[in-house]
Amino acid sequence: MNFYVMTLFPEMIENGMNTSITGRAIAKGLLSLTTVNIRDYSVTGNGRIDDYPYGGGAGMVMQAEPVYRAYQALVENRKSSPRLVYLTPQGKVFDQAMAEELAREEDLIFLCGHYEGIDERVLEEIATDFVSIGDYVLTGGELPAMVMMDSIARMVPGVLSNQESGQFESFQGSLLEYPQYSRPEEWRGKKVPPVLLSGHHGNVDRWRRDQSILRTLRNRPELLSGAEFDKKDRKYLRALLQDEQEERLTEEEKGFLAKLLAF
Ligand code: 6GU
Repeated sequence: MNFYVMTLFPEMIENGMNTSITGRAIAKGLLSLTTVNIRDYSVTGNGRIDDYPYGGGAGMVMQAEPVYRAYQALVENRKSSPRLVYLTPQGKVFDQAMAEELAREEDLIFLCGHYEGIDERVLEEIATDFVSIGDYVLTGGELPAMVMMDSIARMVPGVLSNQESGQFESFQGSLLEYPQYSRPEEWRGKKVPPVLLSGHHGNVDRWRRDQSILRTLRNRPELLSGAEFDKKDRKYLRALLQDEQEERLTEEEKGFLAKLLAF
């Protein structure tokens, strides 16, 4: 997988991506990272790449031409143009399905904006995808680009070790992960749930499944409507609803459960 990033802050991207698991993957040659500093393609001679917005209003707009020239420098001498993702809060919201789809590409270009955005005309020319990472505002597209690259990179074969392998993580099967514990058995008076020390794999699996369901109900109830429940799951859901689990559910959580069990 080859990542290309067009940005005003290439060192931010390089420092982030050359760290930890993505850094190891780059060193191994499983990933490559090329950054292009849009400022190097300023057309005014003084390194400026922004100007006032037509129509007035606050802030500055990144000009079309420096962005276009940076893009041309990236794609010249190539047979086909890779997909180009423009990071913008106005984009489609990134999720695991989009990460999986993008991970099938050989090359991806990310375009990071700043200020009030980029002149629309160059976006019409070069962007194939408009992506946001969620409903909050950031100062630029660099962190979103790194979020996307991190989640895409971990699906590239060889990037994760067997230990780190992501086969059984959150969003597989649309339930959240169960809680994890390690040594010591008791930490500041808090004990590890006894079932995990029992050595009974069936009971451990059941407990973990129940905890996944409970967590999803508490933190992301809307995900439950996309989950599939078998007989034993439904038994746990009923026990929760009838307060047999001492989990003290809110009325709202119980309402969600009642609707789930009605199906
Ligand atoms: Cl992609 N960019 C910016 N500036 N803010 C964001 C975002 C992107 N996604 C969420 N907030």
